[in-house]
Amino acid sequence: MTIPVIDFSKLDGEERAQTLAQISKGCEEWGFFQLVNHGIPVELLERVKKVCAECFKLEREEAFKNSTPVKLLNELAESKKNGNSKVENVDWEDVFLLTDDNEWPSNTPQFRETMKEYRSELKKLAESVMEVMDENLGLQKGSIKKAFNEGEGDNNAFFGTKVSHYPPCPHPEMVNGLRAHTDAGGVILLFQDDQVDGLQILKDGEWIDVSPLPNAIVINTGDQIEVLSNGKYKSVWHRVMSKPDGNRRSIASFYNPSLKATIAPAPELVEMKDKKEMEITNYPTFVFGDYMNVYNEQKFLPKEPRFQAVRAM
Ligand SMILES: O=C(O)CCC(=O)C(=O)O
Ligand SMILES: [Fe+2]
Repeated sequence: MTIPVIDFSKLDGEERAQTLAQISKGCEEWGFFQLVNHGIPVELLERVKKVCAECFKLEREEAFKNSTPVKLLNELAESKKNGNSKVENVDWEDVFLLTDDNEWPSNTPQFRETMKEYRSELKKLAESVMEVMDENLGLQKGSIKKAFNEGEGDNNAFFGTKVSHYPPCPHPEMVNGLRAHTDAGGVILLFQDDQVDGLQILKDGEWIDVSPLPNAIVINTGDQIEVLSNGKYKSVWHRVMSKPDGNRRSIASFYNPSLKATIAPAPELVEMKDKKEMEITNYPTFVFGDYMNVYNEQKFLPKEPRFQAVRAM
C-alpha cells in the first residue's frame, strides 16, 4: 500500500475531473498524498536542500550533539537495565521554525533569501490546494482560506515553516524521530528528504511508509480541516522513525487559522449531512487559539479529547 501520487498540473487540462477526484480520494481515504508537477521550480527545491543541509552543518549539528535527546539516549543505552525500554517524552529531532516575524538562522549564506522565496511559493501552493478542497467539498471558492483568516483585529492566517533534521541514531529502537500525532492546524505541505525515509502514517490500523519521491510535496490535513469538513477529511496519525544511517531532512509548512479565528463545521456540510442522516455534528465550535492551548499539552494524544475540551470552553 502506498499513498496516492497526484500530478497537480493535470488540474489545468483535459484531466481536471479525474485529478479533482484523485485529490478527493486522497483527502477522504488517506489524509495524505504526494503532489508532483506542483509548480514549485525544481531549481528552487535544489537550492532549499542545499541551504538547509548547510545550515544544519554550520549552525545546528554541534548543539544537537549536546541536546536532551542525545543525553537521555546515552543514559538509557549505558544503563544496565534498559531491557526493551524507550526514551520517553522526547524526539530524536533537530527543529527550528520560520515565520514572517521570528529570528532566522543568520550565518548560512543564501539561507534567508532562499527560504523566503520557498515560503512564498509554498503559501501559494497551499492556497491552491485549499481551493481544490473547497471545490471537492462543494464549498464556495475561498471558503477555507476565509475561515482561517476570520477573527477581529490581527486576523491573518498563520503560515509557518518547520525545518527538521533527524540525524543518524545509534539506537533507533530506543527513541522515536517524532512521536505519533495528528497535526493541529489546517493544510500541511511537506518537502521530505530524497533518500532517507522514516515518515509513516496509520492507515486501517497499519503503519505505512511515506516513501521519498524526489521533489514531490506531501500534503496532509490537520485537525482544523477535519472540523471544517465536518469529518469528511480526517486528520491522520503519523510518526517519524529514527534511523541508524543518514540525516533525514524534512521541511513542513503549515497553513493554519489565525489564533483568533472561530472554527466550526462548514454549515453547508452540516445541513447536507443532517438531511441525509438526521444526525447532529460531532464537532464543536471554538476559537483556534484555545485549541492550540489544549494541543500544546496533548499533542501526542488522541484528538477526540481535544475536541471535547474546547467544546466545554
Ligand atoms: O518530518 C516529517 O516528515 C513529519 C513532521 C511532522 O509530522 C510534523 O512536524 O508535524
Ligand atoms: Fe505532523
